This record gives sequence, C-alpha cells and structure tokens, in this order.
Amino acid sequence: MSLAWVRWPLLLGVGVVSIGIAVRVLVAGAADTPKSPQAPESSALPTLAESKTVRGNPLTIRVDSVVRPIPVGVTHQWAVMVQSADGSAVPGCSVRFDATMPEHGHGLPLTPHTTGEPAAGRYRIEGVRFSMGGYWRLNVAADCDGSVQRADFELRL
Ligand SMILES: [Cu+2]
Repeated sequence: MSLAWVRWPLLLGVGVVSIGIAVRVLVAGAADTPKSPQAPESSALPTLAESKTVRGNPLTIRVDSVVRPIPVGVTHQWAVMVQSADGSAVPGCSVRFDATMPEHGHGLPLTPHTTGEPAAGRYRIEGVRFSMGGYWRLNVAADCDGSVQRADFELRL
C-alpha cells in the first residue's frame, strides 16, 4: 500500500527525465537549421567531436556517435541524419558510411552497414570499429531518390 505511493512518483519522474532528453535532442537538431546563406566552401573539414553536421546541396548530413565518448577498439553504432535544404528529414535514402586513416593508408577493420531507419531521415549504422586512436576521416554519402550528397568529417581519437 505505502509502496505503491512511493512507486508512482518514481515512474513519473523517470518519464519526465526521458522526455527531457528527447526534447533536448530535438532542440539540438533544430538549432542546426541554417538561418543564413551557405558559407563559402572551406578547405578545412569539420572537426568532429561526437556529432557534426555538414550542410550541403541538395542534402545536409549529420553524423552522431551513439556511444560517447567515441570508443577505440569497440564495435559500436552511429546514426546518420539526412535533411533537405529546408531542414526536413529525408526518408528512404541509401546511406554509406566509411572511414580511413589517411596518414596510415588503411581503413576500418569492419565494413559498416546501414541496418535500418528507426525514425524518418535517421539511419542506423552498425559495425563501426576504430582500430586505433589518431586521425580518421569519415566518408558519408546519402543517395535519396537520385539526390546524392557526400560529406567528409575529420575525427581525432
Ligand atoms: Cu592507423
């Protein structure tokens, strides 16, 4: 009897925390919506902390490590988000995710592959494993009904 009184507020509390996280993620995504005209193409690649967006034409690509901090020597998942120029999610794309270490001339020990689209425009990438620390370059491409976008991301582990 008295336990039931304790449990309900706990369950409610957990629900509120989860919603809070979901809203924060959505807000973080929305904050990336471009408000100004495209900046001139920079020669420097975007440096990736744990997630990064590359705005492109016709598509904007965002990558997110599902595991944080990004691990070395552990197979883990990434997520690739694809948006159109107006910021809306683009579903049904064919997404490719690969990485190389340009300074060492090798790639990943496994071949990452897209295993699903858990939300519209959000693609699950499995089989990502960085074999060592150092400078990696992620090569991501999305083919959405003939609109093709490539984006490279720098990653230092
Ligand atoms: Cu290496």
